[in-house]
Amino acid sequence: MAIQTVTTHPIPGQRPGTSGLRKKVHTFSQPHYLENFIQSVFYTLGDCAGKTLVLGGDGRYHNRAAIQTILKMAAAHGYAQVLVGRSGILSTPAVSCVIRKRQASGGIILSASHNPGGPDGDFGVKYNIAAGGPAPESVTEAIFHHSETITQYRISDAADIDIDTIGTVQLDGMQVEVIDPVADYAELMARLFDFEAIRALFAGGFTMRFDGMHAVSGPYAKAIIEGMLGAPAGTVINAVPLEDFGGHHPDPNPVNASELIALMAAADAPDFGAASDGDGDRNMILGRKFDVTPSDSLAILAANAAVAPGYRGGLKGIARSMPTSRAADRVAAALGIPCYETPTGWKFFGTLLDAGMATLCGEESYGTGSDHVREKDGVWAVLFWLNLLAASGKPVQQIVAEHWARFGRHYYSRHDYEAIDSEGARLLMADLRIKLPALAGTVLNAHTVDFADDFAYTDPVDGSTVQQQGVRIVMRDGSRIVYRLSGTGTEGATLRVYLELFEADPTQHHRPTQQALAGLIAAAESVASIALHTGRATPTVIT
Ligand code: G16
Repeated sequence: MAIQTVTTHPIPGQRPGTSGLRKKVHTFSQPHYLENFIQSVFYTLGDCAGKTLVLGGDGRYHNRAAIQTILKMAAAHGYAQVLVGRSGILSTPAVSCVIRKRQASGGIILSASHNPGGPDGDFGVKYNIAAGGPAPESVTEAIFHHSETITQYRISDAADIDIDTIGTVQLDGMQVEVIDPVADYAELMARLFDFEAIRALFAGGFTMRFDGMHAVSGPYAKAIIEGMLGAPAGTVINAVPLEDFGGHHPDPNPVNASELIALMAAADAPDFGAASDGDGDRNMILGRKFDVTPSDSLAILAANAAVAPGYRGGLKGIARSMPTSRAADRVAAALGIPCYETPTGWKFFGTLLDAGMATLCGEESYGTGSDHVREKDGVWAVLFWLNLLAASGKPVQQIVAEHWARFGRHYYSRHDYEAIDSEGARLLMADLRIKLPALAGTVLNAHTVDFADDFAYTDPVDGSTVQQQGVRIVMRDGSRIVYRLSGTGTEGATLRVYLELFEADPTQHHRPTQQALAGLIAAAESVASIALHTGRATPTVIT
């Protein structure tokens, strides 16, 4: 066995997006592509000698091959130890958990999250830092810059190793420990939530379906919900991770999780429904014939955090991404704690969590989490809801209705225009930015504009700044329209239009969402000429 130095050349386009580098499998599997990126990561990290790395992914196509390559490159860079999830499986929150618990220097997550998998699907690589969270932009930019000038990479020529058996093996002087992907994570969950109350809930006949969507959260949900909490076998469906997610789109929203939505609408629907995404960091919460918006879910968990033993000490603050509805702001105000507004991307919560300024975080894109790890966490959110359902004895819909009655309702929807022409998308945003200064004071479909800007953010902890994080039009009545281009797509561009309307009057809390938002939807089109720029008369996905 020997360390090889391989000559390579820069491959354009290795700039990480909202959450790591995501590309088609075809792109990732071309010669040197993965190696160049991983070499750029290790080069940016500097001296790796003697350190521990955590490695795992969501089990999608190319996961196993990529793990073997990364192990050999880690050995060539002097890592003392790599902790690998058995069969290459580790959910994104589990990687964060293991990095923190085992005091590793960082971790590599192989996932393209909710993007489809398989040979024609997507693949992705993300580096997480020692605190457990995604690398900040200063690190991802440095990785990208190295990838633009790379001339060689280092890799061991050792044979592939067995990653399917728990235990320790040596790879060119480096120790590889294959770990149970669930154990450390499950132990953390048992400390945060009232497992006894949830066990009693299931023992009393409470019914649930958790849709693993043939992605990574299945094994976690099976072990915890069916195993530790005693839910009947069959509670977790689509529980086995498949390389192509069974041909489905592992995106837990009412459009892509249609099987679960249908189950929850049936006459014999279970009491509670939930789903997670490809890499296990997103969550969707459902009652009978009822879905909870992620923004409402964050607000409701914050308002009821004291039900969970891990949060009985109170919340230090709440953080939400800018496009996420302002429902959580009202809860923070009632609790007398700060609410931070960050750009889209979980990485922006890291400094607030590390500094002890925020306890709960959430995003409209079906992400919720807390300071227990540094990633959003799908199974965690579901267990939090189970804890709340057990403590309150009320159905999901009643909990939500009572929350709205107390705080008011933020009607909320996101309209996505996927795989549109990149130039059209760029022009739409550029035209919008030109219009911003003249919008204040104008009336858009009975909503008077308070201000309109392009969201810029200064991190209150480290002072770092980012610009152009989404155009927002904020009305005097509290309504908002936000436009952003996605940073996670792999085909053309995706325009996201976020719509929010605040309704204080409880007699108006039960209207169909799209109907309640119709005025804002029309205003969003009239300001941005979406149809003209995208060539699309309607969104691809409405959530
Ligand atoms: C990632 C990020 C999230 C972000 C989401 C959507 O989630 O971690 O913070 O909200 O992408 O980003 P965009 O609107 O740019 O597509 P995930 O679950 O894909 O890792």
